[in-house]
Amino acid sequence: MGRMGLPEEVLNGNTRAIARAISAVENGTDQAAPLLKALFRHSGRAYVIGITGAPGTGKSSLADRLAEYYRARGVRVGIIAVDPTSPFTGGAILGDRIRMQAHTTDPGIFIRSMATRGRLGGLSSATDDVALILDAAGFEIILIETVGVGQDEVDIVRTAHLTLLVLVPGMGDEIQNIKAGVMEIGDIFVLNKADRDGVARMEQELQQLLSTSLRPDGWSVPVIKTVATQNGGVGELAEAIDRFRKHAKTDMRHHTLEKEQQKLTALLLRRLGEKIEPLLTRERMEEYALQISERRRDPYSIADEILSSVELKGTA
Ligand SMILES: Nc1nc2c(ncn2[C@@H]2O[C@H](COP(=O)(O)OP(=O)(O)O)[C@@H](O)[C@H]2O)c(=O)[nH]1
Ligand SMILES: [Mg+2]
Repeated sequence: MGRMGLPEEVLNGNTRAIARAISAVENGTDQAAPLLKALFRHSGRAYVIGITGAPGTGKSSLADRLAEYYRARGVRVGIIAVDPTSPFTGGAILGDRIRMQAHTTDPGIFIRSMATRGRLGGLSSATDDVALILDAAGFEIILIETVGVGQDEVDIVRTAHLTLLVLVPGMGDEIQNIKAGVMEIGDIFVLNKADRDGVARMEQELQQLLSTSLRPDGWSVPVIKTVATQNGGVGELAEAIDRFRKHAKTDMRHHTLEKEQQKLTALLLRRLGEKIEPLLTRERMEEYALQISERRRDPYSIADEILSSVELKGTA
């Protein structure tokens, strides 16, 4: 790697250095904090797009099509596939390896899978860090794909500039079940698999649902039909993304400040989690539980005791 340090290599867009930087962050090595601090002032240019939706709706396929769309226009694209549920089963990861191979010849695209290490609330913050690395490395569009529509996913895409909620025909019943919070995070609804039966009906149901909710930012959430497997509707989707980007720009300062607050909160919670977690060994937790259930001690005093034994100062 010569004389250049890791931050410089990342800034130069060196693919192997980027991969090493991400690993450092993922594994929480001592290298991570100084690296992120050095890269931070070179970040802030990327546009981060979250892609969320139930498994199998076509998020990976859409991410690939969007990446191709932007690459054809000379835009550098990073894809982060986050899997909060299965670090070891590897289904999604295997798929992403195959995807990576298809793009390895192009340094303008970078695909990376991330699995959680089970940290308390750490996943969204770790994802922010990886996005920061790609941002500093010069990727202009960053697509963050999640595996499902749970709270982890909501947290992850909350810090994105824009979020695509991917749905497919026949999910009508599920719409009622999807939590309002999940519905609200979609800035654009993507109705994928529009080659399937029931598209018109699903589109109607979505339009109806959307017509009843007014957003404070004045944006009216569009429903874009796509067929990811045939590259259908991808241009329309990119146009909608562009429209939202312009729309949000008028309110950019507020938008940005809000995201920075969310990211800082997530970072603090993660750092606290990292400090507290080692103290919560199974034996100690079992002992606490016993003491609480027998009313020998109260959980509030135990929490005080644990917190007072935490060294709160930063590490780097
Ligand atoms: N018929 C049809 N199949 C699709 C479409 N988009 C994706 N698929 C297929 O749906 C399956 C799941 O897609 P994938 O992108 O892995 O979904 P993810 O789990 O949301 O990432 C794959 O077999 C895709 O080939 C589409 O528009 N139409
Ligand atoms: Mg996927």
